[in-house]
Amino acid sequence: MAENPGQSGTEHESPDRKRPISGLNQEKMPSVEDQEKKQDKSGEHSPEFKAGYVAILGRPNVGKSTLLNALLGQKLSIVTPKPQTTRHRILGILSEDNFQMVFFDTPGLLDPRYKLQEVMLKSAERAAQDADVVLFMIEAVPESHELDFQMLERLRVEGKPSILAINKVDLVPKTELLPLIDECARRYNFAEIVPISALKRDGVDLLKSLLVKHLPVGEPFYPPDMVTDFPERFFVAELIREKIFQRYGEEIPYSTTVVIEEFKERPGSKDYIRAAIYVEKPNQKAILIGKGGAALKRVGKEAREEIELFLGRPVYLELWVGVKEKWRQKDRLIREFGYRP
Ligand SMILES: Nc1nc2c(ncn2[C@@H]2O[C@H](COP(=O)(O)OP(=O)(O)OP(=O)(O)O)[C@@H](O)[C@H]2O)c(=O)[nH]1
Ligand SMILES: [Mg+2]
Repeated sequence: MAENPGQSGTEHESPDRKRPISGLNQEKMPSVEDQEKKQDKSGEHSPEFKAGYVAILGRPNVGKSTLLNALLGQKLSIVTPKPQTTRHRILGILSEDNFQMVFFDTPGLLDPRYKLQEVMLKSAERAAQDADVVLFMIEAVPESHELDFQMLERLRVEGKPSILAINKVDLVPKTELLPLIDECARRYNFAEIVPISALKRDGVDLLKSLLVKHLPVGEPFYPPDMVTDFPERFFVAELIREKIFQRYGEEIPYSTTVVIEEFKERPGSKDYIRAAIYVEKPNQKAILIGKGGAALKRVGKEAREEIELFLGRPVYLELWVGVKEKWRQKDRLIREFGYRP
């Protein structure tokens, strides 16, 4: 595998940092004792306390990740204007006094054309199967929603309460909404239909209260201050991928994956993070790096700023680019890069 001039980047990783992430910009992660205390407290819930899993599902680009972030009140899932941004089932936890909702943000539903997309679809299907409540999303556009409904029907979730969020209502005149709501109500047995703008947070509180209404009664699954059970390094890789999706056109973003090779806390100094960006072809590597390394440098700067915001502490980020031919077609590499059905 090729590397950038002057950079090593092959040594292997420091122990995985699997601390639960408990909110953005916190100075300090809660200690294990703090977490245990909170868990003890969670034993004192009222008999009406509700807890359950909500899968956010829909075609690519409808705004699922934007909605997850709006519901959580912080950026957990990456968002870009390009379809197929999300590739994993991402867990986000929302805890309030009387409920805990565990969301799965999922990859957009589509007909897979290569192995990575098959894995992405399976991971969305699994989220649907594991969910207590299905939150299906479409866009409030005047075009036909036939494909959305085909995808929904394929998920086979008829037995579960399904809530339809019609997103991006900020883009259409109100008069177009009523006929769309009518059509959706005729087409599928939704428990609720809610027009929202995830971007502007319109209707998000109403949607939240309707989700709570359909959540089963039960004990919380996680301590109340926990936002996800994914490790920090996962989100670091995602933020780098987000910048690549935002910065490059054509097939570059889709051919790219990011691997965190080293993530080291250094007492008295910034955290050291080394990440590999893999593409499928040498010419993609050249584009990614740019003239004199300028393009990669820009990605590095933008990603570092976002990572620092996310972690709430300064980091030193080193990026290098490698080529793994046709990795999106190869089961072994897909698994090695952390994609799971
Ligand atoms: N105008 C408008 N744009 C929105 C709204 N919600 C999301 N978007 C935009 O739609 C684009 C896609 O948003 P995402 O949240 O990444 O969509 P997604 O469904 O997670 O997409 P995939 O991960 O690719 O399946 C981004 O450019 C968002 O800013 C909304 O309510 N109004
Ligand atoms: Mg997404």
